[in-house]
Amino acid sequence: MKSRILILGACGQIGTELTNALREKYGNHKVIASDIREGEPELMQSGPFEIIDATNYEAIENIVIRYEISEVYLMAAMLSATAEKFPMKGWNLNMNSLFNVLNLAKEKKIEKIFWPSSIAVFGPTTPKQDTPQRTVMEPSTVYGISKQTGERWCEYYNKRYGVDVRSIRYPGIISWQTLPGGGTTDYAIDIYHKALKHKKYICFLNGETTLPMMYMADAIKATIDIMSAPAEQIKNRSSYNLAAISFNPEEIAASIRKQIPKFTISYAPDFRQAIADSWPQSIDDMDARTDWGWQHSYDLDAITDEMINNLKSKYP
Ligand code: AKB
Repeated sequence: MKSRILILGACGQIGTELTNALREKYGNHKVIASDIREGEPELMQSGPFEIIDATNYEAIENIVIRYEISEVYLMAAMLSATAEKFPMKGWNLNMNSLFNVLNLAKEKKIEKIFWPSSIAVFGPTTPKQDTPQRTVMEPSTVYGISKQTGERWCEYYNKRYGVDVRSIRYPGIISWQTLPGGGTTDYAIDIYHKALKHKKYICFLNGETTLPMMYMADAIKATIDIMSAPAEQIKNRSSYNLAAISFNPEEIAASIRKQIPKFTISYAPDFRQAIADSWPQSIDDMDARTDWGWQHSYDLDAITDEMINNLKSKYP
């Protein structure tokens, strides 16, 4: 690759691992990591790092010009649970950052954009099982409304201005390297930390709350695959459904008990229960599989193996 990549929100849960994967693929100096605050020293030292507020157009434009950026991955966002507490902040961050990169592409200052959408674009009136690519979408959260609106704008900028923007609807992403912040699916990470540390977990969702989930390695692969695919294969310019597995808290607890037999789970659902109840339980991602060859690798027990093996040294 001749020119360089900019990652906005590089210090977050997905941004951190995406930065590492892209640096491994293209070379450290080709990938400029940025965030509104400093992150892990390793990420800041393994290649160029800049402090950027993704809502500041001029700040992004300066870096784009200075480093000759051609691709931007916009990973900065306020997730579902936090955005319910700070609706206007969530809306402003999620929308203004997207317009900034879409407008940079419209003005031909960058060539390609990755922007993550989410299963949160769906709402209580959406079919819950095997949710189709195109279906009823009446999101009931600030985050979901911002992602659905963002999808419409991505398609509009592609059709109207020829902007090469690519997007996937992430399910809950499970990882051990960087903690998530402010999501409804975060329990599926916290549970592993608490299982290793205390052998018990109090879950903020009830035991039967089934949600679509995915291991980080699969999510990173999907992100890099969709960005590497020839433009004509990306037939959907709003956002692709993307699926791996679905499980509920009882099932993840049972998977953990195969390795930590004494582990117990109890339930104290809070405001996040209503958010989870408004989302699909499983996703039909046939379009992503057909158009650009998406395939996942990790099932629930494989994720549990990875999580426990990588986290156990933290909790001796
Ligand atoms: C959240 O829980 O808000 C996110 C998501 C599903 O987009 N992980």
